[in-house]
Amino acid sequence: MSKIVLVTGATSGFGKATAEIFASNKYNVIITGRRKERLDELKKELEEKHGVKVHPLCFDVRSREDAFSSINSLPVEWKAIDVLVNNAGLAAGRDHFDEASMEDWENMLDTNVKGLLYVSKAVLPLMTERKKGHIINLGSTAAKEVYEKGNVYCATKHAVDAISQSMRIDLLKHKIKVTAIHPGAAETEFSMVRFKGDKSQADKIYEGYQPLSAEDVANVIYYTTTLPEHVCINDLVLTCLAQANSFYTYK
Ligand code: NDP
Ligand code: 8X3
Repeated sequence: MSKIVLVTGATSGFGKATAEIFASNKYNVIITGRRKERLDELKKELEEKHGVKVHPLCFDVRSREDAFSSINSLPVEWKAIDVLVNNAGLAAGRDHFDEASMEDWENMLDTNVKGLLYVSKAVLPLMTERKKGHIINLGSTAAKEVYEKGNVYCATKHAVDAISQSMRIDLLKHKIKVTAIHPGAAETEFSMVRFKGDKSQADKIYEGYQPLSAEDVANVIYYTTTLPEHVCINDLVLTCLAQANSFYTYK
């Protein structure tokens, strides 16, 4: 029987590449995001290319009600989720603390922290009843350091780091693995979202060096699920060769 992975934020970037690599390894894939057309396109593409089954769930992770009703609506054959990749997230704005927008802060807290909690809590009973499962949370190098104008984005990713540590402790009794993956700069739609469609500001982030690609990160995410049953990668930071951490990029 094929294994099942649920990837949040599969309409773009890491999530899309992660759905692809799991599909290419014969997982059936539950893909989520708010952009329905992209979910439908990806379903068609992955099913045709890899001969697996894909189940789209279109919802906003910021809505507790929608997260629970979407996951509870899964047909029974989709409920045996082996791997949950909590990837949906964003940075909104890059401003000094005193100048940043409260709406941006709330959006990041609601998506990156509360959204991750809602999805995890909705999926967990499906794992605890089977006494197995693997939860992979997307943190960031911003979970490890705080940089200028990173304030609340960094805080949300520090929260993901802390939540991952506490999940790991509390879920030991259910034999559920918890892995936190912390990528550095990667070229996806992330900066276009952060800078609200300002392409020149977004492009500047990746100028003069080769950043990670979505596929680089997806390969590492997939790798963490290929280890023997008794082995768990708990916490993993990956950056491109030009970057040491959030502060040091050698161009
Ligand atoms: P993208 O912008 O390319 O993708 C983000 C994904 O998250 C999209 O599929 C989007 O789907 C989904 N998403 C965002 N908000 C919501 C929401 N409210 N409800 C449901 N889905 C949502 O960014 P990345 O792939 O780069 O980012 C993925 C994760 O990795 C994020 O958590 C990000 O913080 C983290 N990260 C990114 C790094 C980078 O440099 N790119 C580095 C380190 C970590 P849709 O819009 O369709 O809802
Ligand atoms: C995304 C990487 O450097 O913008 O988490 O914080 S960074």
